[in-house]
Amino acid sequence: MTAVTTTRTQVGIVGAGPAGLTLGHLLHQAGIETVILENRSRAYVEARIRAGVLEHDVAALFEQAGVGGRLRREGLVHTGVELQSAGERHRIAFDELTGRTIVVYGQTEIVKDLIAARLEAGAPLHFEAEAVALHDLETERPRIAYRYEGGPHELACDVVAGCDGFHGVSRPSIPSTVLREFTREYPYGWLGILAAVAPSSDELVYAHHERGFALLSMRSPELSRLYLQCAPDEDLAAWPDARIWEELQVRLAVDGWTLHEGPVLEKGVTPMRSFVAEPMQWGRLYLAGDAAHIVPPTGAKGLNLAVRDVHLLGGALVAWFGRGDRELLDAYSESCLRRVWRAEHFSWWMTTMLHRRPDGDEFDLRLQLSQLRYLQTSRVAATSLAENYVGIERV
Ligand code: RFL
Ligand code: PHB
Repeated sequence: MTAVTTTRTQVGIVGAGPAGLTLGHLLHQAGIETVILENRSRAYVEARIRAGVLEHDVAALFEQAGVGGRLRREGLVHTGVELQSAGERHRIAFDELTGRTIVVYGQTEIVKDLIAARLEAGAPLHFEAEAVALHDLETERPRIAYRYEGGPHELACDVVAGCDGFHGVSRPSIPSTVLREFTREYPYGWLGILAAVAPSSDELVYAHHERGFALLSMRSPELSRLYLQCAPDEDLAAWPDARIWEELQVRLAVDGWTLHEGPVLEKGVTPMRSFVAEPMQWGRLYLAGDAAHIVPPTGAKGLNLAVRDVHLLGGALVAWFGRGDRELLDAYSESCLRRVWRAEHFSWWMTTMLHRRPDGDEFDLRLQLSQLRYLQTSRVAATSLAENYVGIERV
């Protein structure tokens, strides 16, 4: 039998997505020891294309944490978005309505920045290290069993941070008698492409169309990111690049505007779901990010929620390790869930307003168009969308 190698740390972090890496960074800065375990390779994690919109305060948080250099130089500050329906666009002016803006900067870039900062600091981050089980979570010395470099290992910690996404081992470690899960599946997904062409609009365009939703987004002045509503299990093979552009041209069309096409660098299908796990803490395990909640991407909230969870958790752990003050830590789940449910509602609402249900009828369509028109004509309605989109502070 192979002997198990045991290491000791203060906070064992499972997962090197935005949640795990940001938490590791914040705790390292506060002088708290952490070990991050990530089951994928560095190349895989750095290439995984996902979200692209940062709320005002989330971008500020990265700046304050000293990892905002490239974000400041390369991030695209947007002061509004366009909502399109019936072939016309209407602008929601975030700055004017809320005094805030958003930053378009790819999740891949944040992940690269955080990994670089971690490695430069010499703090432990193990790739291709798969957490297989969490033990003794109800005791003062929880343990993470993991596989690394061909052998069994164990990390003995004071606290475990479950930042291992929707499919990780952390959430299932909470007994089913304690854990409550709330889910909503949608009868559609998004087909997304990254294209080597300058974005055809300066701002994001969310388009309602009878054939289904479409979104124009971007990653840089040379890279466009575009999405089409599709079936949750859509077969990508049925979508050669020419067909994708053809459909985007139809759904995003407005008079006097041209959608520029370019080489497709990457494409994929993402199913959509809403999901919340309660509570987000059990014993000495604290869940953060996608491990605890999923939103459909229409509100651009997934990444922002993950970062806000760990910001709270980081502060709570600093108070506990530093002064023995448990108050913030004990309130962690409740504090997060207030923000999570607000984002769940906003994401569900945006999704429902902009997507066509395969079984939808003319009644649904009329309701959607009425709501979209209300957003164009009422400053109050537009402000509500804007404040949710840029990120609500007090929930
Ligand atoms: P992540 O990014 O999923 O990171 C979790 C990490 O944990 C690792 N892991 C393990 N490591 C060790 N041992 C184990 N047993 C492990 N099990 C898993 C994984 O390899 C991974 O590296 O979660 P995190 O950090 O909470 O961050 C959340 C965000 O990534 C997520 O909310 C958003 O990206 C959601 N999302 C999108 N959000 C948007 O706002 N806009 C988008 O366009 C958008 N596109 C997406 C998305 C999520 C997707 N997923 C999860 C399927 C597209 C996709 C495909
Ligand atoms: C993206 O740029 O990937 C993006 C932007 C806005 C969304 C979702 C995804 O709502």
